[in-house]
Amino acid sequence: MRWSVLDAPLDSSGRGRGERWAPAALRSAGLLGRLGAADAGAVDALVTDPTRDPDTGVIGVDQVRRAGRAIAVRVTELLGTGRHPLILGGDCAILPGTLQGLPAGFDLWFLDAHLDFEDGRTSPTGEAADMDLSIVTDHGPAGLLDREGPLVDPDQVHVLGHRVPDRDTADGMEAVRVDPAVHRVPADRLRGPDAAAMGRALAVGTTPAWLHLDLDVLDPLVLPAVSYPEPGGLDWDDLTALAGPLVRSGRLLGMSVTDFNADEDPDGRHAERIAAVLAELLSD
Ligand SMILES: [Mn+2]
Repeated sequence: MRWSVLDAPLDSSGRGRGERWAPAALRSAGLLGRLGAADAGAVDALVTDPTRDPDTGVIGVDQVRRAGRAIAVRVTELLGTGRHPLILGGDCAILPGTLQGLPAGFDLWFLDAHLDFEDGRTSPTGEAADMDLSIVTDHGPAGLLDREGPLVDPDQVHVLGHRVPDRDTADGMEAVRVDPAVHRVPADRLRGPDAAAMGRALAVGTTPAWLHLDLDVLDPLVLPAVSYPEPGGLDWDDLTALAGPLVRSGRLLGMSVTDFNADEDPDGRHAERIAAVLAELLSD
């Protein structure tokens, strides 16, 4: 597969967190050369306003919206060249813009420790990165997208590797209800042989698909350099066993990789591992 790498250093906390340095760190680890990828440069995706907007409940909402538009334009353009976009976040707030750039009618394979199904009221942080899946299925705060309706049919969304359950009301927080049409496979069903079996099962079909990898799907023991680590995640072999068949399915439009916090990787060892695994997964 011929890849084009596009940097989208969107940190939706607006506080200059290490996700914004992830593309630079992965490039320094030689990702483009290892993939034989074209360099599509970067979009202006910086969020520097840490204020939570009272109407939408989203931090830096104007900058988040603008970044999303910029990402969408580039994704559409890259698909038009016949290459596969590899979008380097940034955090998961790049997802709405990314999907807005795709032709309608695709499956979404969403690997993440979290469900990202908050909205502007329920989110404890106000970061668009915990609302991205609700935004793209049209359950999120209004006005974040330039289109009406969902970007992806909830029944075409497969959430893989989460271990954070729906919050219940017992802890005083409002319940988060994931659209019941969304397919969910928690991390404890994606270990060892189960990972490869799930990858093969999902790969069947002909519908175009997008692969979104939040690196916190990995266990913090193997990748601690993320902002919201959750125990009980996948190891590197589980990830490649699951994602390998998806990449080789012939269905993949492209891929987004998010939530690597480069500030927590002072010697670059985690960037090196991520680049090596991506090269192994995505090279022919
Ligand atoms: Mn996550």
